[in-house]
Formats: sequence, C-alpha cells, structure tokens
Amino acid sequence: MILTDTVEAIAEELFAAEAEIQEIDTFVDRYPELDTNLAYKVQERLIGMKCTRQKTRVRGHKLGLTSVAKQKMMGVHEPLYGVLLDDMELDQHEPISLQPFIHAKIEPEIAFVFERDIKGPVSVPEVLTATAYVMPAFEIIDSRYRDFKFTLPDVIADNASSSRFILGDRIENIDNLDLKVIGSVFKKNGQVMATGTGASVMGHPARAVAWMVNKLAERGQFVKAGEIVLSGALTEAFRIEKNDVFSVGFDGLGAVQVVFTT
Ligand code: 0L1
Ligand code: MG
Repeated sequence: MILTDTVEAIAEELFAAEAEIQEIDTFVDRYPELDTNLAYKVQERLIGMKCTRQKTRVRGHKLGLTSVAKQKMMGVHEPLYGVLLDDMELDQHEPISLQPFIHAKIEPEIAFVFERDIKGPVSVPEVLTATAYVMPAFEIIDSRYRDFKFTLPDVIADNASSSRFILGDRIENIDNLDLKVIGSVFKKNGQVMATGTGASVMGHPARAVAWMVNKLAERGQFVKAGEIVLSGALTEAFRIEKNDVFSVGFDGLGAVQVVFTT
C-alpha cells in the first residue's frame, strides 16, 4: 500500500470512530509505516475531512504531553500538537451533554491569542511580546482509541485526543503576570482534585507555544493572528462522569466552571 493510501485509510477510520462514538484499535501494528511524520500527515487529512464534511474551520492549535510526568508515562521526550476547530468550542454557561464523547477527560489550561502571525524560529520572549491576551481554559480530551491507550504516532494521528474546549474571560495585560508561577486549583464537584502551576507546562506555557511554533515552521505552517493556542495541561486530566461540575481557578487569570449533564 502506498503512503497516501495509508493516510487516507487511517484518517477515514478516525473520522468514523468519532462520528459513530466508537472506540477503535490503534494503528501502529496494522500500519508499521506509521511514524510521527506520517502521523502528522494523517492529522492534516483528518482536519481537512472535518472542515469539508462538518462545514467547520480551523480556530487554532493545541499542545499536549507538555508535562514531564505525562511524557514519561508515554515513554516520549517531547510534546505533540493538534488543531482546534470552530465546532469544538463550548460555552462555559451552557450545560454540556456527555452524549458525543467516548470516554472524555477534562484538564485545565492557559489559552493564548496573538496580535500578529507568529512564525518560527521564535523565542519565549517573542511569544510573550506577540500575545494579545490569555484566557483560563478547559480542554476536554477524548481519545478515539480503546481504553484511552495509544502510542505517540497513534495519538498524533488522532489530532492529539482533542475534542472540545471552553474559554474564560480575556486577560489583556499580561506584563505584570508571571505565567510560570501562576497557580491553579482544579475542583470536581467542589473537591480539590489537583493543583498546578504554569511551570508544569514545559517550565513556562509560552515555552510550549514557542516549541509548537518552531515545529510548525518545519512543516511550513504558522500560528495566525487571532487564532487560539491551548498551551498544555497544568495538572493531570480527570474522567468526566454524568452530572459532574468542574471548576478551575487561576491566580490572576480568573476562573472557568463547566457543568455536565448525561
Ligand atoms: O491535551 C493533551 O495533553 C492530550 C495529549 C494526548 C495524550 C492524551 O490523550 O492524554
Ligand atoms: Mg490538553
């Protein structure tokens, strides 16, 4: 089978798994040619299918596996990235149904929006200078793979487990905020589940963004002005059960709360 057939076949299977809310087997054993490079091609094809068939469009980007703990768990040494689409955004004031998800988890993140296009090579101070505003956020991740288990190429192909995102209010002046020492308290049904600081995200959330922008440049891509970037989780992700209420409060960034139904 030639590589374009592999890309097409995997992207179709991932698209169908999400549409039919069905978990599937991973691909690396079935397609030994699936390495990280080919996996990003699958991801691109999957995003193309979603844009055409769901009549949606690219809204931004996300990083994943940004903590050393998560990288160790996966046996990898670097993060990964994926794409956010318009139809993935949910409103924090609307209850969220669990119906569209296979086995969703939720994690707190800091979202960035930039006032101009940023192209690699870029440094952390350049990312911060280009930042228009940041927002407290939740990401809902939902792997299409059985039991949420996969290898790095599998999860890259599956658009980095992305599913939905929820944004809080904008903080436009970040000059006096040190994003690496910002603390967050993540609660489920009023109970503290985890705490984390900005430094949990590759030492500084802007370092994660710079890493992704530099990786995108290798593929001739960049982050456009106005696009959202989810910079990576500050804590571990927790499974969402019906009627759960999750909240995250960030020091100096405000809070987000989401209510799930059945
Ligand atoms: O956003 C994330 O950190 C998820 C990255 C992919 C790995 C996972 O699904 O846990
Ligand atoms: Mg995430």
